[in-house]
Amino acid sequence: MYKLVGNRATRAFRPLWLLEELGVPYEHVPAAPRSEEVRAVSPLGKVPVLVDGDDVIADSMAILTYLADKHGAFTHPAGTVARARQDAWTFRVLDEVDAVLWTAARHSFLLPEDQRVPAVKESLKVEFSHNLERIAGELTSDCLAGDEPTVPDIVLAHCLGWARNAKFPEAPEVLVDYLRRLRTRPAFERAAAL
Ligand SMILES: N[C@@H](CCC(=O)N[C@@H](CS)C(=O)NCC(=O)O)C(=O)O
Repeated sequence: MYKLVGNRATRAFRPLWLLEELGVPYEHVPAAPRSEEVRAVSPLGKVPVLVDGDDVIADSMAILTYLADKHGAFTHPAGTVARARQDAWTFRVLDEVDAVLWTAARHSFLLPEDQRVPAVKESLKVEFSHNLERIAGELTSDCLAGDEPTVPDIVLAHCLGWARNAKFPEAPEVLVDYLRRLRTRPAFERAAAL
């Protein structure tokens, strides 16, 4: 049985949601980043971490891709153009949304106080809004890579919730509707209640 380490208030929410979508059995260890429980499986101390038998996989994207490919769900098949387009969305969401939020978090509470540059947050908020406007303008179907959700939708939906918690500007209406649709999925609701 899979073991997913990391509490749902972190990027661990992403694989938790996918595991719920897949309907496969798993154990959840809701450990905090850098905790002993995390370091016991991954010296990096970052979450999420997936333990599959004797194998340990770190990084939410590696875990999502592994699970989606292995179970043939939430992804287009590897080696297809549809998959390449899906992957382009994944990397774009990481570059343009996740990285912006992560930099803001680092300068808010993660870096040692003397290394924080609080003023950078205003610039990041502007960049975030600009990037979301462009993404919203390119959303031509219900989800990023077609009408059914795939890996990049898990990442973008997670980031949109993260942005709200971090008091970033509200997303364009198109993405608010997109997030509302994804949040009504029973698997999302189960993961959110963990
Ligand atoms: N790219 C990694 C980032 C993992 C990451 O930085 N996770 C945060 C929690 S969301 C963490 O564990 N931070 C602790 C640290 O940076 O030491 C992923 O997507 O899993």
